[in-house]
Amino acid sequence: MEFVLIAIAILVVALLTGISLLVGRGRRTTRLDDDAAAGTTLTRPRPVPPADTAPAPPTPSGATASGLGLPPETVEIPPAEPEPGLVFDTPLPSAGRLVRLRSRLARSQSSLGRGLLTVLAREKLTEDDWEEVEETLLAADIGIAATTQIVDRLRTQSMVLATASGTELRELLVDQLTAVLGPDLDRTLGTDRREGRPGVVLVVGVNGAGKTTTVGKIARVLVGDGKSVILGAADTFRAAAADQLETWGERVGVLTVRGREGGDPAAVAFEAVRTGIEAEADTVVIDTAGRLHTKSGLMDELGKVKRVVEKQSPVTEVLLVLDATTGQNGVVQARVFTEAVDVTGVVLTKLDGTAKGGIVVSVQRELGIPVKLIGLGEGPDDLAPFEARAFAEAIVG
Ligand SMILES: Nc1nc2c(ncn2[C@@H]2O[C@H](COP(=O)(O)OP(=O)(O)OP(=O)(O)O)[C@@H](O)[C@H]2O)c(=O)[nH]1
Ligand SMILES: [Mg+2]
Repeated sequence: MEFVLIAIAILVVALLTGISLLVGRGRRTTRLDDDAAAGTTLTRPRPVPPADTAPAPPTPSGATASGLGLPPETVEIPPAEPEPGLVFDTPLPSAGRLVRLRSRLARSQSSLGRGLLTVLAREKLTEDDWEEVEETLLAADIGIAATTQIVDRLRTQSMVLATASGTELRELLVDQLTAVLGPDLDRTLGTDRREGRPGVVLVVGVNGAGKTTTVGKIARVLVGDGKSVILGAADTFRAAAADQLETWGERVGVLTVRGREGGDPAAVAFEAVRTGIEAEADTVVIDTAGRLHTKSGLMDELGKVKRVVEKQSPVTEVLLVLDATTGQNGVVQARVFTEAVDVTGVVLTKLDGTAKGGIVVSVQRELGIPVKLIGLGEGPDDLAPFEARAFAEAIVG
């Protein structure tokens, strides 16, 4: 009997020990999972250790990458702190830039403004004169619909025009141009934090349109306006592209998240946004590789970049960068890019190098997407928010 009691006691003790061991292991596993999900040890920007002791660059956590069906990618996060002694640029504020840069539209001025004013100033306007007005507007790439609207309205005002002084004539013309430039369109850039997450700006376009330059200039505008910014170099096509972006960022003390050459651009974009969320940045701006709108594989890749970013944070602005010197082809490009990533705003670059400032009108009219920014030179602060009236004033001269 005693033997049976001892055996039962041993059995009970063994059972209790087994249960406590199982419960303990369960708890540890949960904690580890929690840490992994938070990703606290992997993504925080930190200074790079000396080269001989440098560990492998951090990669997105396994849970995150596999959850998205992404291949494991190498994403480099450079030091959070600037090198000692480095002095950052102080970018010019964005307000009033278009007025400051208006002389850059000189080529547009000479063909459009002066041409039109010379004709309109004639004493009695003949059919030939009106045709000349029409041709001048079309030559500036304003497009047929807007040209017709301007000419029709000016013709109904021709009695007024006949008696108008040079200044009044100029005002009438500025009014008509402003009207076709969509003065009421919402051109606010979606760069602000939303629902506790950074604003995410995705920048897309064909090769050489000016994307990287524009991302750099936007970073400067945001820094100038007191915002904290993270850049994502999702152009992994060439290492030089990430270097180019990093140089822009370094000048204003902005961190650039980059991947290895040939890596998955979506993984870099994802990591940039994750870094932005952790750093509680105001805005993450993502540069992408130039791609021909006719290559469907590359357009699909762009769609994937956007979708992957949206797994963790909404994309608040998709900017299509168009080179103003490419003329009407820009409208075709815009249509295809919009189908892939739902473009919310256009940046028209190189307006300093073309007489075809009227492309602003065609792009907006034919696509219903507002031009939000214009590039007026290669200088770091040669980017201006688009304002219809100031632009009309500038191109009339
Ligand atoms: N004049 C002028 N040049 C500009 C403007 N914007 C960009 N550029 C120039 O256009 C060239 C191409 O600019 P990038 O920013 O490298 O163009 P990208 O679209 O990033 O090119 P890829 O990455 O190769 O597709 C550079 O020489 C820029 O300096 C502008 O508004 N005016
Ligand atoms: Mg580029």
